[in-house]
Amino acid sequence: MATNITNTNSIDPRDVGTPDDWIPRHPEMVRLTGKHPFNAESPLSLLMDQGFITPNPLHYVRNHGPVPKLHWDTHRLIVDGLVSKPLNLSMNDIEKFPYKEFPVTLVCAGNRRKELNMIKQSKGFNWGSAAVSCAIWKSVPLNYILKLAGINLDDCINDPRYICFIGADKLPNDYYGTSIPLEWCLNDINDVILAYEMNGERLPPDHGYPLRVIIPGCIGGRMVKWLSRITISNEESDSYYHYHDNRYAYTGGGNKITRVEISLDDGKTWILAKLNQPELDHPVVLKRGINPIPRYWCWSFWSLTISFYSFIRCEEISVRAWDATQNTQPRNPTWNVMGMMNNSHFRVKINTIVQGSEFRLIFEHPTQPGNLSGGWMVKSEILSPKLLTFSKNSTNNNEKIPTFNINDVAKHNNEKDCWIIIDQKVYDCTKFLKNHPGGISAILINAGKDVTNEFNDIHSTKARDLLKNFYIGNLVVSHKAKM
Ligand code: HEM
Ligand SMILES: Nc1nc2c(c(=O)[nH]1)N[C@H]1C(S)=C(S)[C@@H](COP(=O)(O)O)O[C@H]1N2
Ligand SMILES: [Mo]
Repeated sequence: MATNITNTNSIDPRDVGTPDDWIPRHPEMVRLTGKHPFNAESPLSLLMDQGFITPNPLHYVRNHGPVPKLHWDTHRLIVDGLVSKPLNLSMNDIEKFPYKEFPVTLVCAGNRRKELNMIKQSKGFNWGSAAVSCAIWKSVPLNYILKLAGINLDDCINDPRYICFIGADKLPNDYYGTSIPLEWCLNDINDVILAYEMNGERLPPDHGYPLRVIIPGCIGGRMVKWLSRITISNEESDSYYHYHDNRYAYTGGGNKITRVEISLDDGKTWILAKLNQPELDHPVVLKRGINPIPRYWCWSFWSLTISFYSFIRCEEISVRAWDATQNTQPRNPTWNVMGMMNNSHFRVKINTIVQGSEFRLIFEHPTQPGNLSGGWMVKSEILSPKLLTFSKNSTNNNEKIPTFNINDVAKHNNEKDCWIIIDQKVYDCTKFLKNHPGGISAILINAGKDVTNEFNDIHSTKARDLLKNFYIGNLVVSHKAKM
């Protein structure tokens, strides 16, 4: 049974003073990039308790920057580029069109990145294993809009065509955008849609209000939120985020999960689990009728009864799934710079504790999301604050390193003059604000403050190297300083 999800009408104290201080958020969502921007996943057990459909406040969120404040009555969708009839549509126009409504599981390509980061720090922050959620989306089919704009399949035959989606969120490197081949959207069985309702409600601001793209079976990064423009082009999207953030394939692809297997002996033998696929008989799906070529857009659940005693000699449970094309998950993770697409066998360690004549079993996941401790992959050294191993050496020249107390630093707290403290060192990052990949506000809300924990939780070694350029002196503890 789904637990009651309450407490989502108020503004979380962590959002006060950020550009998102108007958005109600669930207090239990685990924040992965400090206070802002909002990148968050539900605690795994809370997510699983909800079952097939994830309530909106617990759906994972991936925001590259502040959420744009858009309004139903004034928002427009522009369709232009290589089209014979450019469009400029209001939300009321869009809502009057024929609609599709069905559940889709979204997953961020960075899901389970923390496991990769435990092998070696990648360029991304620590997603646990809950950057995956499932909601029912009500929407206009994208191919309906494309036909209105005068596009048909023949247009793509001689010439490759791409459809570029642009969001209304202005980020340090321009607007968020990405593209996919046009043919994919024209084919009705691929179910590419522009959604305006999520689980029977208008989209929440974090999920793209008032309009977003849903491309079932594809990584979340393609599903542009706050959609404001669609441009048809013979080139792929030129958005920074298309090239640098989310260029990866994904083999969700609508294939049915056919088997889930569990191993208790490090992959030597596998036991077949019972599959539960709520998508197959969900009322909303049944209402749609039978698709000539069935596509499966949602997660499947599994269960298996194992006697308590079989765990005692077992060190680890691993799980793998197979799909209808006989694809299965790789045994080991493949580390990559961006920390994307970790889909390796999920392995849970079992610790047996003997107390007199009784046994207790403790199950341990590989990691816990963000900077939460725990998980067998998480080595204690990684959780301890990473001290920056450089110093502006005063032995080479007799230059004295300037020192500041916390009150000195606190005065440099604005866009024109912005200092921060990391590991007892003071940095002037005013000049860097505009170029910061995490956005101006991420730094600005911390201007004049000690950001050691937030900085260390979020950043790669590349960011740490960059930081050196902004070093201006050391922090001293002054007795006069007000804490
Ligand atoms: C001069 C100081 C800073 C430098 C040089 C810096 C550099 C960077 C770099 C290079 C990235 C890209 C990812 C990576 O390589 O790790 C990044 C991302 C990010 N930074 Fe910073 N950063 C600074 C300060 C801060 C501060 C003070 C905060 C807030 C506590 C912050 C929040 C973020 C966030 C949230 C992202 C992730 C963006 C995303 O992927 O959505 N940064 N930063
Ligand atoms: N405009 C815009 N669209 C976006 C993003 C964004 O930051 N801006 N993030 C993308 C990424 S990487 C993912 S995984 C999904 C997440 O959707 P959700 O926040 O509704 O779960 O949105 C995608 N669409
Ligand atoms: Mo993503």
